Amino acid sequence: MSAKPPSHLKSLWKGKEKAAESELLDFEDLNPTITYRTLFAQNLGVRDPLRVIALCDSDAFYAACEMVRLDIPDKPLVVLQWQMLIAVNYPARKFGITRMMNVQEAKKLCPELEIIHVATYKEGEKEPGYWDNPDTRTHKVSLDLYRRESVKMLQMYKDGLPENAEIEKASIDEAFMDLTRPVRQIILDRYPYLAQVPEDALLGLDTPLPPPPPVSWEFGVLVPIDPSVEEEPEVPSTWHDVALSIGAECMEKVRQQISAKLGYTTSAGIARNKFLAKLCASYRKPMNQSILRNAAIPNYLKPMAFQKIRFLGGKLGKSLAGEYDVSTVADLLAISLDEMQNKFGEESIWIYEVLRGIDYTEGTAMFWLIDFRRPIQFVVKEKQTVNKSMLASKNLPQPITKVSEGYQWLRVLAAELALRLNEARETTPNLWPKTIVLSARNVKGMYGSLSPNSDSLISCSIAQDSRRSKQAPWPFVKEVTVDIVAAAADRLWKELADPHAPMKIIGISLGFTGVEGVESGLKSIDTFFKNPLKPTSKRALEEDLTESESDATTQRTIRNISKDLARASFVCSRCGQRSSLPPSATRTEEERQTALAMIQMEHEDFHLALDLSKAPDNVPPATKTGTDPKPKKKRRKESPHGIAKFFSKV
Ligand code: TTP
Ligand code: CA
Ligand code: CA
Repeated sequence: MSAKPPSHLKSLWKGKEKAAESELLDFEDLNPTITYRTLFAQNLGVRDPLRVIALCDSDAFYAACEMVRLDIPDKPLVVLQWQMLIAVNYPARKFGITRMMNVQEAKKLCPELEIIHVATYKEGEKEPGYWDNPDTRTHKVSLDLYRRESVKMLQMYKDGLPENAEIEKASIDEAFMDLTRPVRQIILDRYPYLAQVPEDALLGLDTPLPPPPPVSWEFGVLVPIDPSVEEEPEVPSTWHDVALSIGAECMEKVRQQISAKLGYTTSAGIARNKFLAKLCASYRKPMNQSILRNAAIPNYLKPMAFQKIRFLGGKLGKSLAGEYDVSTVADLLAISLDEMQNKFGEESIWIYEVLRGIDYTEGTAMFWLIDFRRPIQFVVKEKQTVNKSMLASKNLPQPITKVSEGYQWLRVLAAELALRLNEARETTPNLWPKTIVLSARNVKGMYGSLSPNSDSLISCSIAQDSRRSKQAPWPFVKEVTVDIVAAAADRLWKELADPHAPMKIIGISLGFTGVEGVESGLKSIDTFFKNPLKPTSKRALEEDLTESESDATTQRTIRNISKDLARASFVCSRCGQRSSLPPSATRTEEERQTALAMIQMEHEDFHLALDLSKAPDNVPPATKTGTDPKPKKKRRKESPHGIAKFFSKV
């Protein structure tokens, strides 16, 4: 009697057999019937059979930004962060240079290599710069240039694509475009005979569309339907192919505009959904766009090592590989939905679907955004709106062990934060953060170590790690200067850092939260407080009143305003200046009190900033601290379950 096969072999055998069985059933929705009803439907959303999505990604992005900044023509160039390469342009790739190589290795491969270290913030500088020999102990990496260029690109997508295209930023150098609506419009314009259901159509609106005209594929590279044969099999074109080709035309145009105006080359993928658009964007990089027709999906996906699919690359992928002894997408097709959901939870339906080229995600699914530097969460986010927080953080190679050692980093972080907010205000002038937050990570008894390629911490004892935060309301200030941000940060630092307790701070971050355009009820920050640092005179208040008011009304109003003035003002104990709120009939008492507290804080910050600029070592003199938020109750950390556990931080 033969021995039982080991369990992994058994599942392999089971898997392969099932794969063959189910082959015909998979990918069954690739050629859905398109009727007049579907063509005329206004909003079919993610299940629209004519859906066209593009993902556009910049080629060697950071390297390209540096080439444009320095006006360097096409020669081998790499961008360095400390000792590691983080971006390699395509001419340098020809020499075999890759990301994650160290700079010495790269130089050996190409002695004439142009090497640019990313800009860094240096203490005392308001703006990041390109310094000789930046040092992780004294400098902080700045990605501001790349962020700025990224914003410009996004704007060009918006300007260059038809108005009803939906554009969604997916990372610093890529964006998704939902071209479904404009493409449908173009189809109706180009093929006006589709605008009417033919009179003899038996099924009325439910009549399938007539066969499409031959499709021209001049814009882009086609992923082949069967890569094993040289000549394309005869597969009739579909209206979805027409839609894809029109999408490709739109993308070609906007990519050319970006290249001509900004100097960045890009690569795009065009397909029926986000997953496939992203996947095929790198099919022929650089400077190409690839089109994945529905008919080409099965042969494109099946031989793919499934762990190459981004969100299946990590712990989940390993677990799948271990469980079923499988390596390609085709192998995984054997696993039934029931089985997958039993093992990995209800939500794993999206893995099941994605393996079959189905992806109904509308907003930014988090798995696209898995960022090598951030904790991974398993959430499908709704469409991104305004970025509500801004954060500048630094992992410290040399821990802060004394309160006084913190100030240099606070200034560096303040410089970055001030710059970020001011840049954001260029496009949204009334942007105002509600809160400023300082957070520090303390490690007892050991040092953290830095990841060689990024600013991220790769080893520290989590058990001994503690994070403390302090926050305060952010005052209404028109000009957000480094000094003001640093002064607020210093104040929080003094609340947070305990000079009597052992201190080994290995990470520090300063952020704005609740960053929003001030709109409701407030026209602009400028008009809300005319000049919060200057007292508002009674005369000025009188001048605010309209001339048409009768004398009696005027008198009464002035009396009320004077009362308000007394209630809504404060006198600074340091300079004796009275600061007040301007009159406003609409503001409630509570709003007044909050607003006054803001002015007061801002005034104190103003003094702090002055003190700071005078103090020789940048250590602010002791002053009263601002609000002291109540200590938050400790929340028990829930351990993730189901599929989420594969996406949580170790
Ligand atoms: P990518 O789009 O992944 O790469 P790339 O634009 O450099 O090259 P490709 O042409 O292959 O798309 O990343 C965009 C930028 O993000 C990249 O230029 C540098 C930065 N980055 C890092 O800093 N570290 C990393 O590990 C990765 C992957 C990217
Ligand atoms: Ca890129
Ligand atoms: Ca990218």
